[in-house]
Amino acid sequence: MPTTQFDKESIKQSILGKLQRYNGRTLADATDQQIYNALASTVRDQIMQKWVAYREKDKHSTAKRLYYLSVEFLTGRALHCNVLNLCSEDAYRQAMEELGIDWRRIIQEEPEPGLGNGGLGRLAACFMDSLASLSLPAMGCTIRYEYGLFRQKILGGQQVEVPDNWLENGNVWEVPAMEDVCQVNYGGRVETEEVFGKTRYVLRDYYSVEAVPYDMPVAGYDCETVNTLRTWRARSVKSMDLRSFNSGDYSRAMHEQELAAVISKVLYPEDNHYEGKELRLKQHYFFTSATLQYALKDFKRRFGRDFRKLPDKMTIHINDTHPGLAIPELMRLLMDEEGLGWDEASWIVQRTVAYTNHTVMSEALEKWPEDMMRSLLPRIYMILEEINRRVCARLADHYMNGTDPRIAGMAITAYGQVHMANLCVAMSYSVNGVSQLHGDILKQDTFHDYYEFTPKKFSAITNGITHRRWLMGCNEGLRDLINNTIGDAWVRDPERLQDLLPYRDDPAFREAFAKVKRQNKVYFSNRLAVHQNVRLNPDFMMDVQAKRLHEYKRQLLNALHIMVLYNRIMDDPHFTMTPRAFVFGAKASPGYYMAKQILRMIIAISNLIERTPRAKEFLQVVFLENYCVSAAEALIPAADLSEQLSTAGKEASGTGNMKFMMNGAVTMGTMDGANVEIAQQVGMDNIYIFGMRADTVSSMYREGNYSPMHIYESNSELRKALTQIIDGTLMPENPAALQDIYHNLLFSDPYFVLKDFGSYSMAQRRVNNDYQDREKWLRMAITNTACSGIFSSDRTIREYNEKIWHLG
Ligand code: 26Q
Repeated sequence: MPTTQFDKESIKQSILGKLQRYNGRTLADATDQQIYNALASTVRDQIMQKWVAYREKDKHSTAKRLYYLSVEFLTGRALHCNVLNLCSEDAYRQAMEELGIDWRRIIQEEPEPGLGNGGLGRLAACFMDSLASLSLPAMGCTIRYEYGLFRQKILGGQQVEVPDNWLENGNVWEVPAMEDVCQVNYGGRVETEEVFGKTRYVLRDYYSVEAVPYDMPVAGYDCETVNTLRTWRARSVKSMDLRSFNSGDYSRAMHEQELAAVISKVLYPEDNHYEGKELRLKQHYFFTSATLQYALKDFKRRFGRDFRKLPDKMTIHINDTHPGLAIPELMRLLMDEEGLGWDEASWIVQRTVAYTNHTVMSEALEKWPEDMMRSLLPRIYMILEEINRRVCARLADHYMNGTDPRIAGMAITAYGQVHMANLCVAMSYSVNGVSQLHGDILKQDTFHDYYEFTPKKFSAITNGITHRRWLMGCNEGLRDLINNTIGDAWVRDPERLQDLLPYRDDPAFREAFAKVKRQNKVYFSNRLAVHQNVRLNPDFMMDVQAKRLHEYKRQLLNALHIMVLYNRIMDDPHFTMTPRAFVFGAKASPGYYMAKQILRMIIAISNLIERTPRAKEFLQVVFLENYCVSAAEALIPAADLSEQLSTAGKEASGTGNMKFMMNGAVTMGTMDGANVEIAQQVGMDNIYIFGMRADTVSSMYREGNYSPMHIYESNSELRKALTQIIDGTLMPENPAALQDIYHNLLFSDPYFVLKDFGSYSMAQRRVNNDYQDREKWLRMAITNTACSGIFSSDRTIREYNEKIWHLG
């Protein structure tokens, strides 16, 4: 096997050589994109060398493997993190420097794969990085969307969605694995056949789609492991129906091609919201079936046909219910393709599949119409019905009553719908929540009856983020400062960040920390100037809320508070406050009307302040266009305050909260999701907690007598801010444009924005004062970084492995 060196000189030669061979250019004539390609494919060569060696070893391994199935992997750009994980950053940087090229600029040429909406997809990407870095054998599996999440433009004060054609210029990181192409079948009808006295089920008159895998290497940090992220692309089985093509029926042949390819065409842009679209169901089955066919093929290659061994040799982890069809599909493959009986197949499945839940919002729970399931996947539907029959029989037995009302709530098919979460809970060996609070809510509420039935299945493992991307990669200044202060042991063992704690008493360290924050603000504000032609004042405190736009995340609470500040400034000529820049980053689902209204309101507030000289002295509101992984990497290191405002009980965990904390921002948050654990880590003196607790919220829902109007009447500041939504202050050219927000808050307010406003506003007063006390604030910021190590996804993955997977 040829081995190549990747020292500085070889890297330079490789880049120049590639430019010559592939582009016929010298460095001086090459475009940034060509230089990016030459650089990235040099890094790829280095990874490939490791990948080959790792795969050779892996081929003969009998270790247990993880298949992590997720409909989203929000990986972000790969180049920088790959170089980091190869421990080659210095070599590449110096090589680029000696070639006279700005490394930071070239890195930004890489198109970002936007193969996810938000938290769930980004978590899957952090997990892949940690799995490889801990040398655990795992394959991530998903769909190779031709179009990822839309790019967001702001035009006329509103969101406009632009298609994200991320593959336009090719993707250097992927390689097709044609040997694993397989077929996925839809439609048709099931026939039974008697073979040697056994009943066999055969699908007839179905149509097939071909699944083509593309593999991306995931290199672990400073180790031999290179795992795989496999993305499946759909194409027509007949790569082009030659007969109809030759007979002149060109358009029919093309049509077939398009029909199949549409399955992997585009990522659905809904986050935490379910819509029963048939194409979406097709997508879910497509990558789940393809993945399981491959997993079984690999199992047989390694262990033959002793399928009882399967639970010891692989775990199928399903990231929320979206890949839940793995359950009936594995049953189908084991019974119809491998000839096992129901009991054996179901014994295996119930020991192989593990499930993580990511939301308790009822509108996000996945349910499919039975009719749709029956006609699209008739054999899968049959299996679901049989699973349901057996589950209900067992429950009736347990409750000693076949009509116990709990059974309908726990059934897999009921009231004409297939209830995916019930399927996953009933048939997985593990059900876990993503923070301690979320785990409790699953047990006490969402899956209460299942919890009583099988309590041992349930666990809670708090989410994490990879500190390699979210500190070492995105915040060079802080990384170097930490290394120079406590050494670099925290890189392998992030909880060693605790060693920073004593330095919060060291004035020199505090000043160095402040200097890094200031540089990050300047860097971010330069980026804004280039991308959006907006001037952000780096002397202002940076107050950031960046996450998907959702009513439950309560961007409205933040917006109303800014209006209140605006009024204090305008109504009192002597008023003064700590100058603050409020930065929002948020995409709204294209069909989510309320979210789009809220986005308009934020931009309207920004414009109002821009045209009011006195307000501008203290306030700035910036809407950061197209919030995505790369934007987050520039934004988060610059933040002073992190806004985590969800109605308690609604945000399963949150992971942005962890990224801000790690980069030295202080949290303003409710006792929700992982905020609770952040508070535990830093202590109440180093976080701003406000608002109702989850138990109060749920009793308010139960009692159903909440009256936002009462709060409106009793709080004059709030009343004025609300009135300004519709009186032409915000929208002079169209005062009625935002009236639905006004009405919703006043007459319904399902997420208790008005209820929590007073408490929020008080907490913000404390922030305003504390920020003035530079020493106090810096101590808080440092404490946050120092206590963030536990939120590394390395810790999360170790816990998954100890409690659920038992890999290796
Ligand atoms: C399901 C079926 C049909 C259509 C859409 C969906 C769907 C798609 C995406 C349902 C949910 C999602 C995304 C959920 C999500 O991102 N949840 C977040 O997961 C994070 C990681 O665990 C948590 O930190 C967040 O609290 C949670 O909101």
